[in-house]
Amino acid sequence: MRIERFTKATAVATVLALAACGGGGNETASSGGGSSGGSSGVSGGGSALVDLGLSPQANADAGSSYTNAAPDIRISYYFLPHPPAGVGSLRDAVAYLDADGDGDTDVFMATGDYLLIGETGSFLTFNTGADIFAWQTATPQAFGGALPPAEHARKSITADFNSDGLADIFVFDHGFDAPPFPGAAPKLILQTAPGTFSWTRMPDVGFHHGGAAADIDHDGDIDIFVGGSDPFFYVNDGAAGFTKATNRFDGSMGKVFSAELIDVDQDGFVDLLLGAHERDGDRTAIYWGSSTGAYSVASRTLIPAAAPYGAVLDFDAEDLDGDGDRDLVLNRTRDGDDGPGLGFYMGRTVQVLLNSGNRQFSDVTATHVDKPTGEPGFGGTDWFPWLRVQDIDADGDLDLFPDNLASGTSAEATGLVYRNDGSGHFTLEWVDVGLR
Ligand SMILES: [Ca+2]
Ligand SMILES: [Ca+2]
Ligand SMILES: [Ca+2]
Ligand SMILES: [Ca+2]
Repeated sequence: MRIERFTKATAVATVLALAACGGGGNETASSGGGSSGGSSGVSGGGSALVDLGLSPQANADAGSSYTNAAPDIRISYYFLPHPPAGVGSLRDAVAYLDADGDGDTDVFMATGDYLLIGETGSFLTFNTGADIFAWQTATPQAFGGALPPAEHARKSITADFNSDGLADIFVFDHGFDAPPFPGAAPKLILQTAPGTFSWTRMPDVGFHHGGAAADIDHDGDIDIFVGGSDPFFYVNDGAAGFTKATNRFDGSMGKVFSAELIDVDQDGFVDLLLGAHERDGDRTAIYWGSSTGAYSVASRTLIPAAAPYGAVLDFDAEDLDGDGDRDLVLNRTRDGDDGPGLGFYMGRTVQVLLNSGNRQFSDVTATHVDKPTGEPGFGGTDWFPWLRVQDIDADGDLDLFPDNLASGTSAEATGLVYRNDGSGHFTLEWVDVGLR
């Protein structure tokens, strides 16, 4: 199978601001990009929020699922070795981790099938050392003899949830993807010793489409945001015992299909980036972390809508233009049906916003990002589950590229790279790497 190898992104330096913004500021909208001025689609009110009186952290992103989602390899999901039977066909919920303690990057995939009633097995593929991946017959034993189940897994994340130094996995599974959307349970998969895992279903069933993990309450363990029709936090007790909490964010957030936890403004408090379907009135926004340890609509920055690509699939926040602050990249697809070939979850765009300070961002997509007119197959239906922001050409700046090296069903995603010129201008290049 084909693999690309490169160095991990270097995180921008963390700068601590002495004065923590504890919320209460007016909502600010970033400029440009044709933000729709319609109703917010969110309702007021919400549960009483905690005020934990936190101090800023030197590195609020330490151990977060976002930090762990920049592996040193890029692979084809579809060419991964997997068990001969029993696993599903879905390939969105990928996780990268050292799953056997040998220091290289292994790949976990939670699966399921589209419109499946029931569950399939997930799989774990081991890097044998030279970036050659192999299914190992011992893998079911790695999971105690039973592969972690999935109905329609949408996102897997890695973090050390039980604070033992080994990477664990959490799977967001939204279940059957049609009315009445009965939902599914998230799966917690703990690496109890190198190469040995134990998994459990979490008790809260729902349409869990996305989420992220970071230490939101500064007590040294990694907490989880669970996005869906009814989002909530799992607050960690330090040993991967989780308590469902709804008092850590404002109830006006509405539904959430995509989420990341990143300290975007580098003030020592991790921020919550949320998106769903803009066509339905869902606002794409950054909810600013603060000393309270809670997130509120009263302290958020809106990200301009990007119709017709109103379904936000993925967020990244890295320094794209080399000025030391974190800029934004959003991976999007269509959030409604605009006709034949232009349907729901068809096509894609990459939205880029540069940080202009004071929690404001300028949408430079129109001027800084190549239009994909020269891309073979453009106008087709592909969308990227995940976009990565790393220096793929080793020239010192951060480039944009789909995580998957090939879609398996189309050549569109194959070898696609938005190459940075160092100033945050991206040139689209399509490299035929021969995967079909
Ligand atoms: Ca915590
Ligand atoms: Ca922050
Ligand atoms: Ca920047
Ligand atoms: Ca580069």
